[in-house]
Amino acid sequence: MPKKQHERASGMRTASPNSTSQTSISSDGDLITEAQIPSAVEDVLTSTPFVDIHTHLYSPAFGKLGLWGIDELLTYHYLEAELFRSSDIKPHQYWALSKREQADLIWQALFVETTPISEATRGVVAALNAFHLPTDRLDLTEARSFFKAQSYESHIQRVLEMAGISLVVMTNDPLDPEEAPVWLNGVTNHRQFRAVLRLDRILCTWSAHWQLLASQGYKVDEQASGHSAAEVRCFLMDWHKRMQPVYMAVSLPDTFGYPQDTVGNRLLTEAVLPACRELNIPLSLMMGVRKQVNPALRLAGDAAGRADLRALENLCRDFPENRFLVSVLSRENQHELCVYARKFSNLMPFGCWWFMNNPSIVEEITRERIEMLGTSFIPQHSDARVLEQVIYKWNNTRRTMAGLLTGSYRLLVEDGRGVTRREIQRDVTRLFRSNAESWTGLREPAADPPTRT
Ligand code: RAT
Ligand code: ZN
Repeated sequence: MPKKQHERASGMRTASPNSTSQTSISSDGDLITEAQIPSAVEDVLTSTPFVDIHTHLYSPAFGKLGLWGIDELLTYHYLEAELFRSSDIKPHQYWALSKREQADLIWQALFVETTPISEATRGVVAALNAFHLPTDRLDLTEARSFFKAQSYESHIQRVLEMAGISLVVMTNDPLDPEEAPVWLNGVTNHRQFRAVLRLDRILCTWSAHWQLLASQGYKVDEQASGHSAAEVRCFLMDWHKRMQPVYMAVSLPDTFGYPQDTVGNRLLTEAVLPACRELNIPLSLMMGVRKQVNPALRLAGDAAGRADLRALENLCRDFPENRFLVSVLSRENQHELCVYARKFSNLMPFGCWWFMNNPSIVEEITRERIEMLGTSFIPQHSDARVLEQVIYKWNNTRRTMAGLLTGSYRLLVEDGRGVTRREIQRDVTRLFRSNAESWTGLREPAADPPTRT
């Protein structure tokens, strides 16, 4: 920092009646200069292992459900949506191809014939580059042979290390026909993966799924009448025993309303929220999805809509004993979410979800959150579906965060208070680890945060 400003910051401390070295928050000797702020922030961001609070990754115990490698990276649904804008292929023709053919097609259309400057395409480039693989080849031969040579378990360790994350939170649906049998056979715990009990099939499409519960012996009916809610609660408790989830989660349409007399709301208030209270875990609400506006695109066919956050206001107020982890899909909802977080301490905003996860929007949302909430929010999750995506997604987060935090500390210094490296470490740890740990079933915040070597 210009010397004058540093002196001004220190000078203001000296002028304050409480600012002797015994009573200051930090001794002046620990203060870093304004010029040192960017590198201190960058060092702390690099050396702090983050918790990835929402992904679609799986631990090795789930076998083929865990996606990784170049063909999966290229057939990510974010890229499939882009393919149909840059190629004449029709969705039904694309779905008829093998995974390898689909990946070749996407590589050709989005990386060879087009410069990969979109966020999702640049991500693939960054992932290849992280493994020192060529990023400008006409075909995928080298990339394919590299991934083929990896053993999955050691590859996971390496990738998580490269991404700077120590813990991955999965998304686990007990009614998913592929996933449920794995749980029922017993899943070996993995040190770096935790489960989340996902409720979309129960809360959003009950009429298509209630029979699955009935077939497992739970006394439920299509209208969720009588003892149905109590039975769903038993179902959740049984699955909690099996999965040990760190929270429960649902993605809600932009039309979600509460209070409203719907089957979903009855199950939410009479089964899910009581179970979360009893288990002392939060419920994650991901609000604003518009499912299947173009079904021909399958997973890539969902869109975003502005949600009515009064529903969230009502839930936070009516259920003060529940904790809500919330992400919203529309840019227009982001400011309201911050305002509600200031009103309700049982609300934790998290992540820049899906269509929000682009540097320009991440920067805007995160700056707004820092300005309105300080460090009392969880800035990001990766939402990774393919293992190696965590490398570029977390790299992007660190890059954007470095500028934002540097800017915040500079303003603080200009306004008259110096900052120490220890404080920067405390803030980064809170944002990217301990808010998640203390809010979910992960664990109590650690006194001394671990560091990356
Ligand atoms: O970002 C995504 O991959 C979406 O398809 C969704 O999975 C979303 O993140 C969700 O969890 O519903
Ligand atoms: Zn997701």
